[in-house]
Amino acid sequence: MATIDRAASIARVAADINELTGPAYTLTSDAIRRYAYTDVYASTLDYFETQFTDLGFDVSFDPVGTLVARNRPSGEPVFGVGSHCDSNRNGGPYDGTLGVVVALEVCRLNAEHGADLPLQVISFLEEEGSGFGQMLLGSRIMVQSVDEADLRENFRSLDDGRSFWEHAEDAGYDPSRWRESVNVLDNHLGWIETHIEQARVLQDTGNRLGIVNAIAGYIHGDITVIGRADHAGATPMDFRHDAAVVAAMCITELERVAKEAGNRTVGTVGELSVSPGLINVVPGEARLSLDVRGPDDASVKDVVASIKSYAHEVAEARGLEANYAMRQTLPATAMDASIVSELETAAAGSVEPYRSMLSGAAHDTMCVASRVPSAMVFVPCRDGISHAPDEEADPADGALASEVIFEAIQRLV
Ligand code: HGY
Ligand code: MN
Ligand code: MN
Repeated sequence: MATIDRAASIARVAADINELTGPAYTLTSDAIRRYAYTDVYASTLDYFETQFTDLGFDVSFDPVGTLVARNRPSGEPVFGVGSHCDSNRNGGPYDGTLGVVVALEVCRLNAEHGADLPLQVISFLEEEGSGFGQMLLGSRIMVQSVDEADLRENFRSLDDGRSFWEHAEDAGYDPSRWRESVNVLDNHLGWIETHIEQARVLQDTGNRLGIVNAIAGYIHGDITVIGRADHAGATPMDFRHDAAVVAAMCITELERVAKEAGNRTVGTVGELSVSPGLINVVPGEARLSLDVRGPDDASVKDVVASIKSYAHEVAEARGLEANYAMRQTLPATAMDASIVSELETAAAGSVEPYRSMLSGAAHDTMCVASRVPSAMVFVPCRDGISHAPDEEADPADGALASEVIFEAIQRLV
């Protein structure tokens, strides 16, 4: 274990995070809000580009804007580290960004200790889906698990409805070369992503690091309920086709079936809208999003199938219609045993408390793992708060993660 100046590492990690919470890096001051093709996201990428260039890394961008920084000529084998630096629309300072900062700190330690490890850092575009409603979009593009029609037509900006393609071109990228992105993952010896846990297992068990052994899979979808807009005062209750009532029934049913499924399956309706959305109009239409996740793919699929048929049945019984459309899905993903083992050895060597664990949250590593042996390191976040502006983590845990990853990579290359 190299003798690492932990105080210096902590100070650098803290300085990076503090800088990136500044007004130049977020659209609003009430939360960290930055996502693909916004100027504040571009400023965030500029910040990292400068840091990596100062370390002698070559910085480039894939055809849609994922940042890539490497200290080896292209074609040579590298070990990958990174995460994402876009944020949830109600984001905090650590989700994603801490992972890129930890990757940067690994590169600093590599330089400071003259280890000359072959490294490539990736900061994935649009992990949160805050720009186009499509989570893990940059890494799904990289592993080619989207269609060109998605990028040209189907994936549209939540702000202005224009296509992903148009926005990528307006930002100066060349989406027509999107398939070339797959080469970013060529010749990888492995990949490690650091992330805040976004739950409270590490905090409640007094551990400073989590070595992730698997990532829960997920299904994202939408249910649209079509009823009839009527006068809220003149329409008797028995004459109504109230879309909001069916939506409400679906929300409570999702909770019931997710609990019943067990296997750590979870279900959330995070987006809910009714139209026309007026106090004196019976809702003619309702839309609810479905986010169903868990480590057991069969349970996740069963919950979605069950809520889909429930929505259809209760709508039909009331003379309404309910349609389900899937947005996207990724299977539960196991981490690479040998990288997990090296991380556990390095964590043990740090003499700091750590544990192995499941990730309930989704991460770009789910995509990378389809091409490269991968693993993740978690650090605690206060009370598990995340996707919220009061998200908090300790830069010292981030620095510890970079130390452990730096040690593990030395044994993996
Ligand atoms: O929602 C997720 O799992 C990730 O934080 N985008
Ligand atoms: Mn994240
Ligand atoms: Mn997130």
